[in-house]
Amino acid sequence: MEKIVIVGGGGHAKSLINIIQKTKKFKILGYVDLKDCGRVLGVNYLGEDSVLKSLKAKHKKISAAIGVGYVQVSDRRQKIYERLVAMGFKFPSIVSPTAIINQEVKISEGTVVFDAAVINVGSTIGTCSIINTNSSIDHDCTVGNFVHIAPGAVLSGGVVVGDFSLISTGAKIIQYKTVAQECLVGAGAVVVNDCTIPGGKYLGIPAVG
Ligand code: JB2
Repeated sequence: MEKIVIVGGGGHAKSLINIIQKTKKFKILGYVDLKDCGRVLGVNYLGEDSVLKSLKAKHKKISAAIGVGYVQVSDRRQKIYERLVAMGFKFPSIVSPTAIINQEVKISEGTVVFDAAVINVGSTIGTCSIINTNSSIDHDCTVGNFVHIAPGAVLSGGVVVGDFSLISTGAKIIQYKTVAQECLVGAGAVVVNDCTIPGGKYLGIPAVG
């Protein structure tokens, strides 16, 4: 089984560990965090990020998964990713056995697809994105890198979401609309026009920036 270390030990890490355990594809060696969060679903705390180097030296083929989430636009996950890639860690994509991944879908490294998410035919998901529980990405969407599609969010067909954007819980985006990079689409918002301003906040029904 592929060995893997989890970065982060909070709420997102707990959900991630749960998915990884369900895939039965990985042996989780432990998690690293700035602080000891106790045992998380039976997974032990290994120490701060400084232990990663020796871990990599000991287990040549070890992979990593980013268990640090976010509910605001942030490059925190990218920084962790780049630091670990430089150390030689690999970032497998991880897909819950209860997610539905349809034909001609491409999922890049480090992306995690949570329970009951649906990614429909022809869609592409970038690096280290979070496709969270029960979200729905319809046909031919393009989701960038370090994006978070939060629980219950819905992207209709042909939607484009730029890097680092956060589509919050229960938001909906109608077909063929584009969300620029680093945007926040608020919880429950309904996007019916392109969200064109990078870093913009788009809230409400219909969503306005
Ligand atoms: O650079 C880091 C680092 N930065 C923060 N390295 C390591 N190893 N750990 C780091 N952390 C740790 O991530 C913090 O010390 C903390 O324990 C954890 C973040 O936990 P928290 O529970 O605050 O948030 P989260 O990121 O796990 O989850 C948020 O995002 C998810 C997507 C929550 O809001 C969840 O509810 C949400 N589902």
